[in-house]
Amino acid sequence: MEQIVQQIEAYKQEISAFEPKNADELEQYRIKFLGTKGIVKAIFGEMKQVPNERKKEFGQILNAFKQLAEERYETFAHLKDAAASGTNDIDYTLPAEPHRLGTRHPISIVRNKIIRIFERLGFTIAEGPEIEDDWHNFTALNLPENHPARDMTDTFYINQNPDWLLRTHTSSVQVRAMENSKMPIRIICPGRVYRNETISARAHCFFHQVEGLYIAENVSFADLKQTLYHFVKEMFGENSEVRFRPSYFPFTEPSAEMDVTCFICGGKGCSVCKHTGWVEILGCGMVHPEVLRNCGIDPEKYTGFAFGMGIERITMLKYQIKDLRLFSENDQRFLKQFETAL
Ligand code: 2NL
Repeated sequence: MEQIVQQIEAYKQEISAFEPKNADELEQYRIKFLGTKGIVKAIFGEMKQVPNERKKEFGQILNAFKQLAEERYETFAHLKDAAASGTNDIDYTLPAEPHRLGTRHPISIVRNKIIRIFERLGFTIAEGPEIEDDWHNFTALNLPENHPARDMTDTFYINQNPDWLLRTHTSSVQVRAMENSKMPIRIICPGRVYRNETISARAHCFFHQVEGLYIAENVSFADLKQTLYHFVKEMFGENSEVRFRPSYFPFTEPSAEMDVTCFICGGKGCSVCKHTGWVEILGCGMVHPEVLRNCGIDPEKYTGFAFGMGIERITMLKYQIKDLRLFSENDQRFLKQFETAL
């Protein structure tokens, strides 16, 4: 019996030192010690050989040994679970966990829709700096020195240099294009612009614009009208109609503002169109000869049209949003209502 007890002590040391690295090693251990032909069972079999007066003592030794062997096994049982879930426990036919998609900002939805329509007509997108100089934002565009749009109250100037400012329209991008591009020019300029306004439901110190420019030989006001007719039908539907009203911009001559049939009431009259049946959506005109000349283009040879629209304004009309501030506050309750970004 002393021999068996010694043997058990040796096994106990082996068990205590056992550190399986994987499920296979753990299984080897189980078979060796705890299996039906394993060591624990075999040693229990030795009980027969033990004289009756020592059976109690030997039984206690055996039970402690068995408990140790089982506990060691349980300590590493997680290896078995990990191996199982890494292999045959996963049902690969189940649908994947869905990724929650964000929603597109309404300004981006409307801007992208506008851009796509003009792209199909052969316009390309042009971008430029938001910090501009006086020439590209004002002077080249035929804005006289004392024009109210250049007033300190409307424009953000940069302290370091009185010639620098935050662009008040994306026309500055078009000026750069005219200075640098070969004819003909057919571009669309989306972007953020800045005005020094007190923030309210109807005014903000920044907003977004899309401007368009087409310059080539023999471009006429009829081309401008056809292009904008097409845009309106695509943007607001086949049944939309347009009307032009004479207007004034320093950089176009003649100039006009364009209204479309109210797309909320279809022209019958509602609160969105203030019961007129029409909503104003953009300003446009033939590029002023002085602007062409400023940009190194011969107005005797080339003519062109330009137009500009505020994205916020169209977005507010389309979704009946009553407060401009919602666009820049990042309130999820507002943003989540728009279409998923795909
Ligand atoms: C509006 C009106 C307009 C233009 C923008 C333009 C640009 C160049 C030359 C001539 Cl480089 N014109 N742009 C012309 C007419 C109107 O915008 O109400 N925008 C929100």
